[in-house]
Amino acid sequence: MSETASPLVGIVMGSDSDWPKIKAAAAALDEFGVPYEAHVMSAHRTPEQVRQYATMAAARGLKVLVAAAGGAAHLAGVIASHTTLPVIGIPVPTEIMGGLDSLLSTVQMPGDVPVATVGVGGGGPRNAGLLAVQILALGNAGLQEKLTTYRHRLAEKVSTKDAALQAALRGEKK
Ligand code: RP5
Repeated sequence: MSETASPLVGIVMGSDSDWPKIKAAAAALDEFGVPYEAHVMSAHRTPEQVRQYATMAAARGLKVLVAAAGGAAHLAGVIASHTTLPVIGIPVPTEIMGGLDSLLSTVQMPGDVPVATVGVGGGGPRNAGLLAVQILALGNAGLQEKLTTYRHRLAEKVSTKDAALQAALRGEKK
């Protein structure tokens, strides 16, 4: 975890039970060397702590906030209501509706208070981390360069996979 330098990204989650499902967000930040902090706090169980954290976040030097919650997932929205920092919401998968409950309660913000919501499960948490990197890269040429290299490598991987598929198809036709 990049917890030694001053954190630029604050990851908050409604419960410690969310961490295994969203830690890919932190892994993406590690991949790009972005310092972050991660905390458990709940819009419902610790509302005052959430208010204080969001209110103080910008003054503490944080630039982007990532908020993950499941079910009645109000954490990202409440955080966004207390700060003008960009807030990325991660809807956490649930057993009841596969996370549709989390998705709708995170994404359906009223106009005026945006939360940039990523997908439920799958690549969602990783995308939250990558989106935070992209936001930070707007003012950081080094990060921008890393992102460009990352995208080139992605494209190369897909080309390699396509070449393998074409070779396999040629083999099948023989
Ligand atoms: C939400 O309730 C949390 O974000 C978590 O996804 C869900 C269940 O929390 P626990 O009961 O596991 O603490 O607030």
